Amino acid sequence: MGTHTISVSAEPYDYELEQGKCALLIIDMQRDFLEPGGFGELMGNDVTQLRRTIEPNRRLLAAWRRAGLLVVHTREGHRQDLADLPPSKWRRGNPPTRIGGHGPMGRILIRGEDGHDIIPELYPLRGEPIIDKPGKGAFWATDLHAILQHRGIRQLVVTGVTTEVCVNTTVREANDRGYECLVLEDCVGSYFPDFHQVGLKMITAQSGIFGWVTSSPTLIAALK
Ligand code: TIU
Repeated sequence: MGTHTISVSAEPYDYELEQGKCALLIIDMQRDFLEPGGFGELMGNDVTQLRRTIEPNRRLLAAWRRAGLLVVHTREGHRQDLADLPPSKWRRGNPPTRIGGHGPMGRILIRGEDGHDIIPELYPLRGEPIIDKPGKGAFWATDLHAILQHRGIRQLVVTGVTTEVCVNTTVREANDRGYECLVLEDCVGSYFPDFHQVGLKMITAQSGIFGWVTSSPTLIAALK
């Protein structure tokens, strides 16, 4: 590992990844968002748009672990008593089934329920930190910043769902906290293909206002 630097072809220009200062941050690859019958589908969304990210993430995660680099996983969800759920979030959209309500995989977006957990294809290994977050951004009301600081991390490779919601919010939060973000276009996904495309453009526009974008095969090749 050490401080070896590898150059990764990316938009808007090549990214210099420093091994030992970088972590893979996998956002909210949870059954409630990705599996048929989960909260995402109950809200009327097409989960196949997200499921195309599973195999690229699986390959990347294997290569990242092989390189001995840090992996951090996040999950969006709330306390069983809903004390950390803003009433505004509970009301939003006036859906027939709400956060905390009973779904086919347990109570929706509640910590400890089956639907809240990470999909089996990308399940965390022992020792890989899992961040339980109540919001869209992974830094808000979590210990993610402290966990990264303690390990000297300043670069984040970001994957997960959804591109324009939790991924974009987290990248913006990271940017303001002094982290550089490299987002993998084939490992992030949205229920809305047009929002996915624009969500990525928002990151690389203005000479990389929020960060860089590349693909997982490009990064995996560079890691070798
Ligand atoms: N993880 C995440 O993006 N949560 C969402 O609610 N996303 C939607 O796109 N709804």
